[in-house]
Amino acid sequence: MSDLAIKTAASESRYEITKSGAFARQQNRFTTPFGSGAGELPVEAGRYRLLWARVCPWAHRQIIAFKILGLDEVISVGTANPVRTSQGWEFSLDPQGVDPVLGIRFLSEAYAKADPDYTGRATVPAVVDITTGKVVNNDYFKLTNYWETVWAPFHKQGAPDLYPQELRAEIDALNETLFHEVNNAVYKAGFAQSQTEYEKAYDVLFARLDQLEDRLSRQRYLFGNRITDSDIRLYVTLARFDIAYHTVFKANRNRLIDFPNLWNYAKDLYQTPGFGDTTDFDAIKRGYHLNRGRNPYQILALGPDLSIWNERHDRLRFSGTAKEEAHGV
Ligand SMILES: N[C@@H](CCC(=O)N[C@@H](CS)C(=O)NCC(=O)O)C(=O)O
Repeated sequence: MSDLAIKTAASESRYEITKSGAFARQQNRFTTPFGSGAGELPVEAGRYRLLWARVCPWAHRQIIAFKILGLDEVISVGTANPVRTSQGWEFSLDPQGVDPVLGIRFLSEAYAKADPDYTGRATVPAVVDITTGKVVNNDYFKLTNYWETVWAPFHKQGAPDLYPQELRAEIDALNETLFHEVNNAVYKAGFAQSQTEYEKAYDVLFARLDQLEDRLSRQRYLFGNRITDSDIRLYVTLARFDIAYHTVFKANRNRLIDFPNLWNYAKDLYQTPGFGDTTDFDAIKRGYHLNRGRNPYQILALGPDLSIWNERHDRLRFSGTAKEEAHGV
């Protein structure tokens, strides 16, 4: 946790809140990199289990990368209930309410196995070494980069390069911006405990969305005509925007569907294998809306209309061929 961050007794927040009322996300506890160097986590098929919840954007990124790269064949996946309990993420979707591989009921058990003194929030995504049952990496920011690089020997045939060498510096720079000004900015707006901090986050978020809207008016994806790691990172926030952030987090200057380029870009990705087929809007809605503190009567909003995600997008104007046109319908 950052020096500034305190848990405010007055607000009884379970999140890390600074004195001025800003959300200052906790540090990752398990950050050992994957690789072949001394002390690194060995890259080995069948050894790890990725734990996620369909509601979570940081975890969803990993699943999109798995599908695109074919890593779901070599790393198993465990799915927690999208509605977090007072004891944290629970594997209540599984028979007997226990993860079938790790035999745990709550995610916190795998964190405790790795560090009995861990006092932070037990978060997804978390990678567990099946041989020990311990969490070995929960570095939500870097994980996709490991899947894209050191895990390359296990990529499926024909998998695209989501993190091309020649673009890495630019991708890293954009990812940093996306993190502060989009991915985490929605949380900073939603968790702020002062008007000033909420407004700061809101302004940063919409200023960046305006810039991205402009960038995407000139090219199909963030880096031209190829999907990269950055597109995965932007997509997971956009997919949650109108259904959750716009209402629950008060990120409501306008909706995603009010930005013509961002909206068509989001639909384009949604209709691409790996994106829409891993997006569970019902889980997202439940996970954000059925928070007991915010919604004591547990009323689930009926809207918005989600069928529009399958409507035709206009992005083929940047790279259209007859074949792609047909696919985009
Ligand atoms: N690991 C990061 C980011 C991942 C994250 O925030 N995951 C959320 C779900 S989207 C989570 O697992 N929260 C559990 C909790 O707050 O108890 C963190 O600690 O802030």
